[in-house]
Order: sequence, then structure tokens, then C-alpha cells
Amino acid sequence: MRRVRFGVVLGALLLVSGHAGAASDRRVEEKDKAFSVGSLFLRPGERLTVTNNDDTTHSVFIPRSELAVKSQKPGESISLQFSERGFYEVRCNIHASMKMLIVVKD
Ligand SMILES: [Cu+2]
Repeated sequence: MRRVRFGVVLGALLLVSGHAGAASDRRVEEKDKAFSVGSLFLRPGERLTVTNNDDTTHSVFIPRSELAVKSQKPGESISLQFSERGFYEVRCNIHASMKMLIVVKD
């Protein structure tokens, strides 16, 4: 009986944390010269907002894509839309160590 109860509670916790993640996944922060997540799943057509919470300028680009380099001063946000399925490496043109993988799939 105890085991069953534990299983139910654990299931509920996983569900809640999954929802919380999904709601905040469309926003990424730049802080301490790094993206706040290493990788992210998006659905085709979804937008991703990248906010610069550093005290230095960042300059986002995606190698081998048509996206122009988008510079962001401290406090500024940019919005990226991913309409095509695939893998995208988002990088910073100023800080070579900044990398984030975006996976766009249904
Ligand atoms: Cu940067």
C-alpha cells in the first residue's frame, strides 16, 4: 500500500516539473557569458526569446543559417523563430565558448 502511494506522489511531481519546464523553455538568458541552457527542444514555428542579463554585449548567430548576427546590449532581448525542423547551434560572435543546441521537431 505504501509503495503504491509513493509511486503516485512521484508521478505527480514529475508531471508538475515537466509542465514548469515547458512553460519557461521558450526563454533563454545570457548570463556570465553563457546561455542559461545547453539545449532546448522547440516545435516548428515557435519563437525563442534570448535576453542578455550580462553586463557585456552579446551577438547571437547560427552558423550556416541565413540568420543575420543579432547584437544585444545588456538588458536587451531578441526573438528567434525556428520554422524548419532540424538541429541548430546558436552561438555568440563575441564569446566563442557560448553555445546552445536547439532541436526543432514535432
Ligand atoms: Cu557573448
